[in-house]
Amino acid sequence: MVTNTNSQQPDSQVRCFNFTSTFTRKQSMNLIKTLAMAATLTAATALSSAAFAEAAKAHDHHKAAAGATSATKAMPTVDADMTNAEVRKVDKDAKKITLKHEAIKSLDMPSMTMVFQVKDAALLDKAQAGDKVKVKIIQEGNAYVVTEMQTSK
Ligand SMILES: [Cu+2]
Repeated sequence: MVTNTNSQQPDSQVRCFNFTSTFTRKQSMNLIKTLAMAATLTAATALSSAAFAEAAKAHDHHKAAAGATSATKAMPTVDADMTNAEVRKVDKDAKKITLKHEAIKSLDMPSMTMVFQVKDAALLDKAQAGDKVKVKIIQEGNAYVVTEMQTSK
């Protein structure tokens, strides 16, 4: 009897210890999982805020571009192919015009000042340096050609 009790005592202690140990391990596993999850969330949050910052930047840029477009659209006659430009120099003999133009989406060209050929010298009849114009520009091989020009007021 005594032997039996004695033998049971350590056994239940062991079992109890095992249980505690298992429980503790489970708890620490949960803790690790929680920590890992928190780390993942933090990383995700950091990533998404970085992405958000990028998106915000892109959006700002887009907004600026859209603003320029809507300014164009506020003008009376609107042609999507027309680009706002300012005449810098007219060379009728060479059939060339220097324009400071806004970005030309269809040609994937940013705003700049450059020399264009004109399709017809008559386009230059009314153009003078300093004029604000709307131009239609097409690409012909390596050359950019002004095919239409309107004075914009
Ligand atoms: Cu250009």
